[in-house]
Amino acid sequence: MSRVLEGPVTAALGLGGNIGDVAAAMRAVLAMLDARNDTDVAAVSSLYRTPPWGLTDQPDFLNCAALVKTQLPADELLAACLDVEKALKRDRSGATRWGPRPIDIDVLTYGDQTIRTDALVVPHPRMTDRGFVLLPLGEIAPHIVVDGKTIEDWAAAIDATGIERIGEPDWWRS
Ligand code: PH2
Ligand code: MG
Ligand code: MG
Repeated sequence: MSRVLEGPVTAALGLGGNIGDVAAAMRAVLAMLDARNDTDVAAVSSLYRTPPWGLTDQPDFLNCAALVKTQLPADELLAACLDVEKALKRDRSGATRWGPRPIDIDVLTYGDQTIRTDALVVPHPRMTDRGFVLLPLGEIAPHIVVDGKTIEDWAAAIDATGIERIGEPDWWRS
């Protein structure tokens, strides 16, 4: 049986990178997703400069979050994001885990669904530990509930040391 969606689902994406012109890459990512007839970008957060998490000996990251309304099932949304990364010439083959990258797109949430496949775990398993996810996402989706708490509440409890809001993207008006 083919999968039929009930209607568009709102998914949250986390975008980040620390090589090259990351803001331009973010803009290109969101424009490419928005250009699809099955997906629209509904909201984009401010941009944040964030200290590297996980592997600390690398340049600061630029991070933001976005909400998309999509007709795609979650696995196809992920595939669409990976296609966009590839279109921007990101080569994942030599990448170290948590290491430097020009642009990374993570599917953080997909409606209120919990998904666990080999390819995709949603909500993103480390999102509630990461200020660089919670601060931007809290701006555009404070009331999404993950692991029994709202993003707003997770964000209020997170160590946001060194995270700096550097303003709205001047290239996105939704
Ligand atoms: N992404 C990582 C690893 N570490 N640190 C920050 N500040 N921002 C990121 O987007 C990030 C990270 C792997 O995806
Ligand atoms: Mg990531
Ligand atoms: Mg990713």
